[in-house]
Amino acid sequence: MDKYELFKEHLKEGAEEFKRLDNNDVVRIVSHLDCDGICACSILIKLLTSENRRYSVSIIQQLNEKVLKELAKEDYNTFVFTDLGSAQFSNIKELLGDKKFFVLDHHEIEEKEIAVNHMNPNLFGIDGGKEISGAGVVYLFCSLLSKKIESDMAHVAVIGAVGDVQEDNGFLELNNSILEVALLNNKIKVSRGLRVFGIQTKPIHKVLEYCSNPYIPDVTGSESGTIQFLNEMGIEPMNGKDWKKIIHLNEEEMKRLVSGIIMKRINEKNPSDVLGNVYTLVEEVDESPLRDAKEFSTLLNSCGRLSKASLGIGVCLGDEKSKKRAIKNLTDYKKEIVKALKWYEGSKESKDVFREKGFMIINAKDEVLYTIIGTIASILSRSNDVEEGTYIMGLARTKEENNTKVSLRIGGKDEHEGVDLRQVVTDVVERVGFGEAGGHPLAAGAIIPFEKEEEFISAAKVVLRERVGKKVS
Ligand SMILES: [Mn+2]
Repeated sequence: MDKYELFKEHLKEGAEEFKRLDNNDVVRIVSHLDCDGICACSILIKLLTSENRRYSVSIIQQLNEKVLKELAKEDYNTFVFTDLGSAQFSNIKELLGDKKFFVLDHHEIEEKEIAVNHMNPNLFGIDGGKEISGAGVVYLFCSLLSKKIESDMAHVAVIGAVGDVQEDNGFLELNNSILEVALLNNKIKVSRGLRVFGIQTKPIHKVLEYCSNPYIPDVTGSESGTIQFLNEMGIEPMNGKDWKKIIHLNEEEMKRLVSGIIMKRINEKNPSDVLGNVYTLVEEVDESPLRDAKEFSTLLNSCGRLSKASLGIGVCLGDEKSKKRAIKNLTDYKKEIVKALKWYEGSKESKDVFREKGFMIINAKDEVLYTIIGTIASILSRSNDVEEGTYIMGLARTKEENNTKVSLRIGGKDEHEGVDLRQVVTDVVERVGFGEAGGHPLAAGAIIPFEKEEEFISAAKVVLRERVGKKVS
């Protein structure tokens, strides 16, 4: 058997074990606070409700010993962790050992030993970072328990994978097999088109102006450049009184736009990288933020970030009321981001923003929501304000835990070959001896006690200076 067959066999055994649970038990679900985590628990919830079973769900940013100790005190017999848990498997065993629990995750594993209640592709040598999301693992698992889940929820697993940035001109093996089910059931349609954000909801000129990946010379970041470019392409930006969106372009205009963008990018590494797969949610209406998979995943993220994960779950379950409210929440989310960027603009010259050659550190304290500090650092990394390759570190305080969330990004449009931001954060954490580092090569972070912000920042300066110095020489 190959690794995929082995993984599927293992899922089957896990599903058999799940069937043996007492149907009257309330299932305690703990999931991750991002698009994928919301999709993951929604699929499980769909299964449980279809079987008239009861559940209680919590959505959290990080699972650690402290959270597990709290959970252990609760009066539940059955726990399911989705899109998290693998990194804490030994702690879970220790703290919830006398109860039933399942971990359905795709993050890096801490224990190599295969347990029947631990579903993770990495245990079988399958790359959980690229080949399948947390929602995908839950989907494959629940599909074994219900044919209806298999046909009705595949698109939710695809959105989870899109949210975790696993789509790259198509999907790999496991994600791809899930996509095929979604296609077969007419939930999703795939077409070739512009690989940009906002084709359903944003005016064309805004889509192009804010398009950083792919980068469009003279257009990205420039409103006047964008208007001039559309003019040259003979594309009218307005439809009567309304701004035109990409979905409103006719075939001829679309062709002109695509070739125009490719021409602009002729000196870039891969000029035609602007083209990619567009995933359309067939059952959603035109111009809805739920019609395009990328926008759908952003909407779910915004629910999580503004502590409205339950709305996101409602959206995944197809609840129309939740959809309306989540779309309104997206507006609030955008307002939060604008507010945060305004704070940054007004604080650039203050001591809260420290700039040096090659890096900047922004300590937003209570001024920016900790759940969006990473988003703010990402936006700044793509702005003209920041030079290529500049490290951007943002800090913001969590409200309830007396912690500070740290996020690290890197500026510019390049591929950043060899950059490992997670390693940079790990270096700082090791230097100070406190905090928990996590993330990916191009988006990393840490949680630290908030009274130790200054100590952390001082250490970060030393580590970043070293990195910047190495790059110059
Ligand atoms: Mn995930």
